[in-house]
Amino acid sequence: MADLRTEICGIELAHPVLNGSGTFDAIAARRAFGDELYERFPFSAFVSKTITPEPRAGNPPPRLYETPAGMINSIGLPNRGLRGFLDEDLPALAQLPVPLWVSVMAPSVDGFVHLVDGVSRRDEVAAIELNVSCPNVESGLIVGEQPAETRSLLEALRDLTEKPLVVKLTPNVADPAPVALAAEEAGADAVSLINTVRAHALDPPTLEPWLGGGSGGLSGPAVRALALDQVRRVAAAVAIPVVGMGGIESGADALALLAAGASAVAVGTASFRDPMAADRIRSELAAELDSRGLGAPPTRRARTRERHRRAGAEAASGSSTSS
Ligand code: RRO
Repeated sequence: MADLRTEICGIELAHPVLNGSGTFDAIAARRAFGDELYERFPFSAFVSKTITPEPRAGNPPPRLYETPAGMINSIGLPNRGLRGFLDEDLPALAQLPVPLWVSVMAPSVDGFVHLVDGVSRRDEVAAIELNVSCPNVESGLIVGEQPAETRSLLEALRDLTEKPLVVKLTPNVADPAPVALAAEEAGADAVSLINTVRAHALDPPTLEPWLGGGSGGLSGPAVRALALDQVRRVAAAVAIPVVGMGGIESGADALALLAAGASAVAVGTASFRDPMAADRIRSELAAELDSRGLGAPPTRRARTRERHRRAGAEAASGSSTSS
């Protein structure tokens, strides 16, 4: 059987399948499934729902809209705020049998500083994911759409913590690679992508916006090919690990993102239909690797070595097409 163990930012993982932030409520799932959930926890690390400095109620309903091969959400970041998270959610999440990543988002650099400072003091937290898809009210820009904004944010946060900082990239740009590169140069330990793709839905009878929050973000199989392209571009541009996600529904989908350069993958929308989808996807991934005679998921370093070996062999035999 293929060995799925891996490591990302120094965090050992039993396998490379995580959850996408905000797509699995581990506290509610524990209430529903009891200890059985811990015995067969579907993810190798758990990424929390994004928290903000202050509590938020989230957007008015409806918050979800089903599309062909996808889903639009406009949840609007309901959360207890930093204080409520640390006092009420963190003790429960710390009992999970896997490392905990906490996702944070703020409308200003100062807000991010407050969050990273508060979260990084807690030993229960293995890594911090910076959700940079939010409007920056200071400059009027979306932080993660601008390499310079992303760089400034990382520069302000880097020295606050020794915990790994993972930057969650937005797909709503022509090319996410320059943003990923800016994050890497300013000290990010990893990047994760894609967040949801900006989308809209109308209520057919009235032609008014369906979602209570106005517009939303598209996820699911509808975005899989877009995610594959963006993960490939980012993995080619940076040396830090990439966590790839976007419409994964099977082991073959996970393998495709790993082959495109991701070091780990995350399951999101598929967990809405089946909370144990990631467990199935992990075992299908192992079977995919076995059927290809691969003992472990392809790694970027191994692929680069293989490319160099082939280029060397071609050059030696005079068969290189570039000569
Ligand atoms: O809460 C949300 O509406 C939300 C967030 Br924070 C996010 O990062 N991505 C998304 O699709 N929805």
